[in-house]
Amino acid sequence: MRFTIASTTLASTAVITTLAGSPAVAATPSLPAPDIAGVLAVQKQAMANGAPGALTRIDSGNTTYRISRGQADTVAHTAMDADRRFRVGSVTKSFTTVVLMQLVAEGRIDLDASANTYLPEPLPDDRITVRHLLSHRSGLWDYTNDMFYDTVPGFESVRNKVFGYQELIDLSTAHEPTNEPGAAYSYSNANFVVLGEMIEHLTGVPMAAQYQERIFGPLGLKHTSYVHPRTAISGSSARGYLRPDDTTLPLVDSTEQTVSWAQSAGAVISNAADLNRFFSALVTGRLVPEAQLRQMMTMVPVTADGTQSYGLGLRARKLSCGVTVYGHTGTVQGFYTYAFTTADGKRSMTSMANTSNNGTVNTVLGGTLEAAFCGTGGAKASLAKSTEGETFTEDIAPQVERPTQ
Ligand code: REX
Repeated sequence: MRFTIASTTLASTAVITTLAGSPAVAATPSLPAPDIAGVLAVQKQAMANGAPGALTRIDSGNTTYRISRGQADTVAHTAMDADRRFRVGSVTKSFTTVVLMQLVAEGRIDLDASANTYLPEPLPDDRITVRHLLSHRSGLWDYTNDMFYDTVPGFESVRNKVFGYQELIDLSTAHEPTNEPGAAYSYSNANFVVLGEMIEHLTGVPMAAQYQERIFGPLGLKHTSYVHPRTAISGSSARGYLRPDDTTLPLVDSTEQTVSWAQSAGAVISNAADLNRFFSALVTGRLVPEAQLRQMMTMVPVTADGTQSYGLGLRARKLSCGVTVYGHTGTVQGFYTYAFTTADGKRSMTSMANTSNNGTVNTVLGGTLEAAFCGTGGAKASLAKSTEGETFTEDIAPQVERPTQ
């Protein structure tokens, strides 16, 4: 039985559900209540900047907030809702890391061994360790920088392609490395493609089965799947709309694609409820043992102000109210995702906007973190910042500025 307060207008929906019989106590007493109006304001701003729609789900103790706005499908004019499935992009990296860390816990992989120990074809530098791959410190060039230099032609050229891991690794190693192994953080999809190859080579079990048996099944993530190289998203889902570099052109429906260019670095499909459950389960030790979790959550700052950091397949963000949240972001053509949880896993939030190649929308959407975890003050501060033109899009293939025609 659920107690539901629903407020729906044509433009937006906010539904708050509390488990009946349980007092609606704040899960993490030190956190302010989520600012639902703030989330709606952020979503509105994302739409004003070009997103067809947006969704946010917050799970806080026994209360669930489902907040959405705009359209899931701009042709059928279907309204967005917070249960829809979408492509999570690099949030996949956290799933891949869980599989890898379970193998570490089983004594089958040593984090500090040369990655070449476990690979069918060696990387050019024996000094690259498994840990370097997981923390984006290998120096392996991110081949998506070339692949998606021209956003729409790049996308169309790979949309139906099926790559082998080695083909993608070869695209990376054709370039000089960005740094000596271990010397610097340099985000690269190549790292997590190598890890996919490593897991499959070592175990003889495909990634789809690894994710299913080690994560989706045990956690009951019924809306999460890895269907690579199939192109369809089944069930209730949002369509994704890619913005061309020439922003005077219409958005391109990019929903169907193999995502083979990313596979173990970015091809998982999920929804907000499942991502919230996944990250909450992860930080509370339900997926990997304590020792491996500690490794994943040992963060090194990746921005000068120290508010953003990377562990092993996991990001952390320090928010304006001092709270640090753990999770990952994702960008795949047509979808921007933020999925984060508190250190105790008691409050989790996932947001998605169904567009991409639009740094402003991505930065604005990040404001839902402030609203969800820092309450009213946070959302206001972040909206003001992101609309002053201060956009920081972490780790994405460069968004090319082109003269408007
Ligand atoms: C590829 C380009 C983006 C997308 C990418 N995605 O590397 C990975 C990911 C899987 O999710 N990374 C993000 C395209 C950064 C993360 O870790 O949060 N951009 C787009 C272009 C630019 O084509 N020319 O915006 O859809």
